Amino acid sequence: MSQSDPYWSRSAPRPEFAERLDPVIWGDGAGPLTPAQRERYASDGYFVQRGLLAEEEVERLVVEIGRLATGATVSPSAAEAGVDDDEVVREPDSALVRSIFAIDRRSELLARLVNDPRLVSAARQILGGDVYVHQSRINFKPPFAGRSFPWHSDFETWHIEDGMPRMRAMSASILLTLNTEHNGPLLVVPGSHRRYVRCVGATPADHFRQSLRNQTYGIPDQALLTELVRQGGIASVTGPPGTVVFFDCNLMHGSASNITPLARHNIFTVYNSSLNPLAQPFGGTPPRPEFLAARARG
Ligand code: 6CS
Ligand code: FE
Repeated sequence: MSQSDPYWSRSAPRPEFAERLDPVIWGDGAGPLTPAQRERYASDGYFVQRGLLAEEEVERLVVEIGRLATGATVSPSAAEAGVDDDEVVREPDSALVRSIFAIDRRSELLARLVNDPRLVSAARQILGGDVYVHQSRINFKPPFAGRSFPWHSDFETWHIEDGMPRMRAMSASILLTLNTEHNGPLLVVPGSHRRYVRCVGATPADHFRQSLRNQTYGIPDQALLTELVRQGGIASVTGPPGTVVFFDCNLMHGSASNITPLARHNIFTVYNSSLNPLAQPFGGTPPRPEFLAARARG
């Protein structure tokens, strides 16, 4: 691990803040997003757009993700692509499906969603030009049983474990069910994307097998998180099905368990700039599998 890497992490005994060296908005402004949405994204690190998907579209997606979760059918193209079980992640305390990755390889409907111009054009506008899909997944939070995601910055993991060089990626989370204050919505710390939090603890071998069920490395120190929240507060991203939240790769976020009878199922797609292709992981571990971090397509 090189300390000349500005975003080094997991290699010192103490956590610390570091400066973000990258812009938040890379584009020159052309695209579907309004100036107000872009200003919101620049200052808070995210913005929420209701009604981006129509009700009928969401209904079809909900049926499709149910089909994938029960494993009723795997498309021939997925079978050909050698999709393996690592891509289906179960809850830490039950056999319920928590996440399914590389969803664009499992379903034509989901492939169309991941490449939908409404999402891609927003990503191009924020990231400044060509983008590709770095990761896609469904996160299921079934009633009474969907477990939490601890606070983290995605970029810290993508940099250290996947070799993403710069903060030039954006996630879109598509709400497929009603997300309320109660059923484990995405929680964000507005403004936290402007600081990088170096984490403590060397990455164990094959960390993803554990981290995707319950992450314990690459998560921020409590005192630093407290400071971020003192400055920015916490916002919950709620909205009806069809709402999309666009958020910066370094935004601190997490979510609580779903103890309600109301399912919270969301799709996440991550767009990375084509000018920010993955290098060797900056933490020195072997690259994670393609379904978590696309190299071939980058
Ligand atoms: O490790 C990852 O890449 C994934 N894990 C989390 C908790 N968020 C981002 C990403 O999907
Ligand atoms: Fe995340």
